[in-house]
Amino acid sequence: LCSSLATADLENERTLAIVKPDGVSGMYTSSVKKIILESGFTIQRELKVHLDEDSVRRFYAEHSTKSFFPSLVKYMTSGPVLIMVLEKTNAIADWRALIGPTDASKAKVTHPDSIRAMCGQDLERNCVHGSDSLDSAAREISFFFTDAFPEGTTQKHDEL
Ligand code: IDP
Repeated sequence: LCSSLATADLENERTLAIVKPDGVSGMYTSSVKKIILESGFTIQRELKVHLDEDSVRRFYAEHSTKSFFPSLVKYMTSGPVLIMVLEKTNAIADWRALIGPTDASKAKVTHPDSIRAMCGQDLERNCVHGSDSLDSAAREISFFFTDAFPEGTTQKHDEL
């Protein structure tokens, strides 16, 4: 409870977005960025990088015991990704709503207007990532951007 900074009195929140390897190689980067900007987010940081296995293992550590983990590591290291810090009011929940459910094949049926429906394939290759909570947003932003906190509200007490 006390691990997250309250944001009620502060306007903006930040979240981590990733266009995954299938999204970048499928030429979806500009469509995704267009949706981001048209939805009122500002892109605070941007990094195009080809992740190595160690980084992916650490980033997705919570899934390390799952059967799909080796495949997830292979997928996320298969090509470059575009990592972005997005900012706006309610950024974390609003970005999750825009990307849609994890399984892109189901998203095409249940959330046809979502980003994952537009450019994802299935439960694994789902084109984009979004932080799922204030705590994970803080962890994930600091994982890639050590300088991203000064103006943001997505941070934890012990990092203040
Ligand atoms: P999320 O990205 O919607 O938050 P998570 O459950 O955190 O979903 O899973 C992280 C990523 O791992 C997913 O986006 C997807 O690429 C992959 N993934 C999740 N569950 C499965 C699965 O059951 N099989 C294969 N890949 C999966």
